[in-house]
Amino acid sequence: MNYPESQLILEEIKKAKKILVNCHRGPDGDSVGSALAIQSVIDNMGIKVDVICPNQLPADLLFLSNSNNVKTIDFNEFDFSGYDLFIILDSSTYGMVTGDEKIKKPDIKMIVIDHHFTNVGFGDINLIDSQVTSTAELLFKIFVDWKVKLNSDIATKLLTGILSDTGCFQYGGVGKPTFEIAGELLSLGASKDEIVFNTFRSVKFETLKFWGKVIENMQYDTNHSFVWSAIPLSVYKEYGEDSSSKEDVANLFSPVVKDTDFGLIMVEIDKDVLAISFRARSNFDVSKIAKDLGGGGHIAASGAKVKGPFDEAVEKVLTACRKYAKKN
Ligand SMILES: [Mn+2]
Repeated sequence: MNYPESQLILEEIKKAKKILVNCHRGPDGDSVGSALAIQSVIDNMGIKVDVICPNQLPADLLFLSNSNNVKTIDFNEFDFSGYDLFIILDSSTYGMVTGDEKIKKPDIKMIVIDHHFTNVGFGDINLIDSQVTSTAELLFKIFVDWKVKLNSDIATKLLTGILSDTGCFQYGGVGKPTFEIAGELLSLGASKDEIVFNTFRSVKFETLKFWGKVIENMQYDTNHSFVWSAIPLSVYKEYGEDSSSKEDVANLFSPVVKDTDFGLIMVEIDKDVLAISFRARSNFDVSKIAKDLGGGGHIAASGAKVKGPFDEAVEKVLTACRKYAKKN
C-alpha cells in the first residue's frame, strides 16, 4: 500500500452516484492530465463523472482524449446539487480551484489530492504528498493501491502530468521513483513523443513573440541575484492573452540566467491585477516570497497575484523579492 488513505477514497468513489473532478485555474498539464486520468478510471467503474474548470483549457492539451468534454464554468453560478462527491486535484487552496479567493466552498463532500506542500488539507478527506513531483505521479500510486488496470490512454494522461510538472525531468526532486513510474507508463503504452510534440513543440508564433517581449523587458538585479520582467496589460493583450504562455515563459527563462538564484515574470492579466510566476535556479526557496504576497506553490516554482496600479504592484513585488533574496 502506497497510502493508507487510498482505500478510504476508493470507498467514497464507489458510494457516489455522480462525481465532480476539477482542473484548477490556469490549468496546466498536471492539472488536466490528472483530472482526465481519474475521470477515465472512475468512468471505467461505471460511475458518472464530470470535469470542470474555471478557465478554458490551453490549446496544447486538447490532444488528450475527453479534454473537449471539460466544462468551463463560473463557480458563482454552478449548480452542485446533482453531485455527491467533489474530487479536487493539484490545488493548494479552494481559491486555486475557483480562481477567486472570495468564493465559498459548496456543501458537498470533498476529497483533496495534491502535492503542493503549502496545502493545509481543506477537504473532508485529504491525501497530500509533497514528496512526489506531480499530482499525476501521486494518482499513479493511488491507482496501484486500487489495483486498477491502466490502458495507454490513461498512461498518456499521467505522463503528461509528470512531464509538465518536471519540465521533462529537469527540476529538483526528480529521482529514481519518478523515472521508474515514467518507465512503467511507457510500458503501458504512454505516447511520450505525442506529449512532447503537443506540449513543448507547438508554440503559437505570436506566443513566441510574447516571449521575446518578456526577454526584452528583463532586468537583472545584481545586488540580489535575480532577474525579473514585467509586462503591462496593453502588451499582454497585444500578444493574444494566452494564459498558459506566462507560465511557459517563466519555466523557460526565469531559472536559467548565470549568477542568479531565481527569476520572476510579472504579467498584468487584468486591469490592476498582476500575476507573478517565480522560478528558482539554485536551491533558493521562492515559495517564501509567493507566500509573503498572498500566493503559494513549491520551493522551486510558485506564484502570486498582487492588486494595484501596475508600477506600484511591480514595486511591491520587487520589495518582497529583495526582502528574501541573498544580498551580495
Ligand atoms: Mn501539479
